[in-house]
Amino acid sequence: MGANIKVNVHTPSVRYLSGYLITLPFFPIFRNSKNAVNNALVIIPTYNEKENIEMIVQAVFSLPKDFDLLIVDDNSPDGTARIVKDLQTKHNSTAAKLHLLQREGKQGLGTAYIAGFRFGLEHGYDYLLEMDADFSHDPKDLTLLYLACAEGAADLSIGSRYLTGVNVVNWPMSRVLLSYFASYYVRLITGMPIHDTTAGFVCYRRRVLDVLLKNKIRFAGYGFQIEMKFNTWKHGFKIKEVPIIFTERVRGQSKLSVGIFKEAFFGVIQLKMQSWFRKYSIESR
Ligand SMILES: Nc1nc2c(ncn2[C@@H]2O[C@H](COP(=O)(O)OP(=O)(O)OP(=O)(O)O)[C@@H](O)[C@H]2O)c(=O)[nH]1
Ligand SMILES: [Mg+2]
Repeated sequence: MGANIKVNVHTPSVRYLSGYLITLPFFPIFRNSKNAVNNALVIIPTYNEKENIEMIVQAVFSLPKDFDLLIVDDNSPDGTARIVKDLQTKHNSTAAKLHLLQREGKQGLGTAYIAGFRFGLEHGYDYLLEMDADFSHDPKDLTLLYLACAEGAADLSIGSRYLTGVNVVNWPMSRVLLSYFASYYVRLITGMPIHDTTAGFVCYRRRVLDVLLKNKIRFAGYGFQIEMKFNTWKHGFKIKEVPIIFTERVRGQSKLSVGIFKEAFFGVIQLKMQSWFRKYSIESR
């Protein structure tokens, strides 16, 4: 996979470097080494999101909390990556905070996130957040997810559609029922005490990913989201769900496929059975 990845990172400006130099003597550890400007990185995987990408980048950078942003693009034919590069060169203020990781072709959401997590760990971020590009997740909720980890005691916070009823806007009833019962099914099979098991709007503390990425993550779509939460829970990390409202995409095309559902349906049974033979130790942290 590594061979397919081209990393396009902007180095911190002199202003940020001088900020570090001034604060350095007062910190016991020089935490955000390499290129991290802020302590939290939002990872957005993209495939053909030209209608959304500029707006979502601006929305994240307009938040009161400063986040760095990594776009993981799978060589979108619609030129999504081109737009990101333009944003990097056009706006000096965003250049150091906006990263782009380009992969050769469509390789799925799971591996896009794993590549993003590896980038985030390598660059010293303490909090790594996942978000879709299509505004289904409200960027304002990033702060809630971040605070649940940074100021609450959570190791993983989850933006949950099903914590307080069903908080989904503009989905047909068939999709609401499918998603709700899929989450219920996963909870039943796995025993995970999580309402929204397939959620893709989450924040991890780096120590969780340090542990989880030591082993192979096998699933790609919804299965990936379930597997990550399952492993986090089995390792004994603290999980907190935060209620969010999920809105159906308005612009661009959905990439959902029947294969993604199938993988998740059979995958949870596999996950549960494999967990009987696997050791999840606190010492591994
Ligand atoms: N890098 C990368 N990104 C992807 C891939 N598939 C989907 N994405 C992105 O992942 C995010 C979620 O994809 P969506 O198509 O919105 O899937 P979804 O949210 O499950 O489906 P909808 O609710 O119908 O929109 C979006 O930002 C997509 O652009 C992929 O193979 N590679
Ligand atoms: Mg979507």
